[in-house]
Amino acid sequence: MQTIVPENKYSIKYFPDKIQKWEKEGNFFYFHTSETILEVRIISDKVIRFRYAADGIFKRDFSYAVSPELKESIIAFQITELEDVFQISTSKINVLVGKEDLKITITDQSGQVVNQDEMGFHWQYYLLKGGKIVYCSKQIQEGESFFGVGDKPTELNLRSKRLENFGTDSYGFKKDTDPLYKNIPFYYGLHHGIGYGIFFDNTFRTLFDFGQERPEAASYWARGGQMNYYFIYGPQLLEVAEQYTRLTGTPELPPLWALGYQQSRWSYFPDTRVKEIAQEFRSRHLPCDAIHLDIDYMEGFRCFTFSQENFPDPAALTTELAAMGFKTVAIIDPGIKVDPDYWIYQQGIEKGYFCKRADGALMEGDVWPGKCVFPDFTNPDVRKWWSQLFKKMADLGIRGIWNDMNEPAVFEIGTFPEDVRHDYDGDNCSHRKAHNIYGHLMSMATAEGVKKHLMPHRPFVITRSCYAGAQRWTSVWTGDNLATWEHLWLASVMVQRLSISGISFAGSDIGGFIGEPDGELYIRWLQLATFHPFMRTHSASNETNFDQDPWSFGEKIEHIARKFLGLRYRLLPYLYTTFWQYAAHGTPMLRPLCFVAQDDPETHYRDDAFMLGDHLLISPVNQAAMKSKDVYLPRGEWYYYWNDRKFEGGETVTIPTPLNEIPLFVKAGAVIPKYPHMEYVGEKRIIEMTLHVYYSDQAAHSILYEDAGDNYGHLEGQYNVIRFKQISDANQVRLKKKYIGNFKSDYLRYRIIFHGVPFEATEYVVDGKVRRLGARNFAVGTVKVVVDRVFEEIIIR
Ligand code: MIG
Repeated sequence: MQTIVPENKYSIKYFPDKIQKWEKEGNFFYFHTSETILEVRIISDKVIRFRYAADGIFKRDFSYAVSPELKESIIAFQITELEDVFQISTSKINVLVGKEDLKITITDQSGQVVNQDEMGFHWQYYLLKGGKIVYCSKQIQEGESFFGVGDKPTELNLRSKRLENFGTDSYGFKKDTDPLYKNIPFYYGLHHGIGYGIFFDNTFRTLFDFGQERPEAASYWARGGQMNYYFIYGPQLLEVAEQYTRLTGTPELPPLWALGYQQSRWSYFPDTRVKEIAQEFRSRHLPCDAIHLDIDYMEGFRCFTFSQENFPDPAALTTELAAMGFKTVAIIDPGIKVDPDYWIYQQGIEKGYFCKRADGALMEGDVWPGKCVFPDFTNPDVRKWWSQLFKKMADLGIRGIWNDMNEPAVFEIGTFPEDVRHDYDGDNCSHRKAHNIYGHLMSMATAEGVKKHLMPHRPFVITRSCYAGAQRWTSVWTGDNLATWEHLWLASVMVQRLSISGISFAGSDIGGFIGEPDGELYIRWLQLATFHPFMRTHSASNETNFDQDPWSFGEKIEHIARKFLGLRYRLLPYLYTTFWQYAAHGTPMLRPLCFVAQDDPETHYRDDAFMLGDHLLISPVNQAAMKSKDVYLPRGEWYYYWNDRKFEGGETVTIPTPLNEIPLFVKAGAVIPKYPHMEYVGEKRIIEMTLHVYYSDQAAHSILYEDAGDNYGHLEGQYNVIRFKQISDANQVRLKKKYIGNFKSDYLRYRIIFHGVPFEATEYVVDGKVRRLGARNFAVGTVKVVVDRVFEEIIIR
């Protein structure tokens, strides 16, 4: 073992020495040095795992992140011994393992370096804590950009930054506050047009440095555990995102209502106030699907109870809300009040389900209820117990659960002390190892219970803290932000970043949680959030009496809010289709520009615009009194949503930004499906679906996914995947439609609106039958027709 000269006794770094032998077992290769073993696992021709046993003993191979469904695909690979390296090749990449130093180089088929160890794997003994600090460092390639790592409130491109994962209750966080709530140890690199990802699956406190410490090195390390990382080759970043999401698990489709608008406040109470809010939405015709109950619904903040005084009859409340088309979502925190008369406390004590300190005392700490104890969600029995508690909530008509404070947060001391013990699914450990998966497993247990007890309805769960892979069961929000313009920009970047970090079902507190937005800030934020998968207004306006409802800022703002909430609901088929792409293939719903145009270096440092799904590009207004905004459009043709003006991409365009518009572009060739106006999901039977077809002379594909929007019929074939293809030229627009699936949708016909038609159309042909167009369609521009839903081809000419 080679030793670097120590600076002090804690900083001795150890490196593997030369390879003495190697062996292969199925998809696994083992390279032995005098003490260290490297395990290389070939998962697919693009995904390889590297795991190191520093002193020759592998720890349990276990992960709370990796999808239980992960399987090696059967692939061809081979190993060749070269002069200095062993080379393992798949059909897409080569992994070179250095004979002298165990360093890894990954090249693509053309021999171009994709990723290369700098110092590679090395470690340090953690004398004060036990175990090792495990490191890996990679060479930064020329012009390399970095992305990912979850919810960090900083620029999208992470080059020159250092970031840390240690879930923290970050009330009023600022730009560059780190760490925040979520722990997603996954990043992307992009250089020479090649994208790849590295997922460091380690639940201890992890750090990532993208050239801040040493400009030439991108490194990551953990204060314990093992060096265990997955390398994912693209070369497209979007493909890396898809593979990462499949590796850590794709989500199930949410109930459609959860993609509607949701309203919250800390807190609406008593129950009469909740009903008033609901009525207010309906009487003002502001679309909304859900109301959230924050902590004040409980009896003394005891989880799974309802305040006798303020919420005497929760079942009646949820029933009344349901009659108005509202779903009720309730918050549940991990802190269980120490109260010998409280059944949850009693059960947990009796069964030994609460976390204990190293010396055997219960882990006690203050949160909202006063002195609390905390379930050990890393124990599978505790998760089972916890999940069945949601039967009561489901029986009371609660349709979604909101998990908060699960970093875990403890007043005065921040979080649990390090000595707290955890089960970790049968491999006991201290809080150092379990901290970053505490909220993750709480939300997992919650989701299991909500799903089971809401059957046949689909569950909705949202959490503040989690680890990689939580997208399998939960949505997230970005936590306690501020009512400032900078935070509007942060919300936009953070939701993009979460989306490329596997968690697309994300949103921010619209208008800001802390502080009082003015109407302008509020409406700009609502406009942005119209294009975020999770859309909820929430604010901490308990003490100030400051209302943050869409009508709280006067008529003008309310009017614009109505327009955008309406747009949100009309776009639901598009959003739901985008969610389906995410669920089926792992494709992020929000895509930063460089994830759709990585060959264009102009996009690498831009984070003020993003795409939602395949065809919409949004650039939020993030300053007060902004009269116009410069928007960089990736190459290709774009339509301005509000007036159909056409733009050529590959350059910056200047867009006027009146208060009632957000810069929104549609990719030429797109078919955007829309519902008719509605105030909540299920309000009325939809008998007509509108398709907006944006002319392009380049062939273009679009998808529409549909199912019942709830329940599980879609798993038995009750869904449709409808594929549209537009093939048009200067004289005609041709739209073809094909579908698979067995869902009988309600609507009978399509209203098809063709935008940007470059000729004077006089007739249309539906499946071979020629018809005259109405005279009002004869102008260049927009053509509208109504056709039966079974059409296969329509031509406008
Ligand atoms: O210490 O439940 O982020 O959304 O309203 C504050 C009260 C606790 C923090 C959450 C916020 C929620 C608030 N919670």
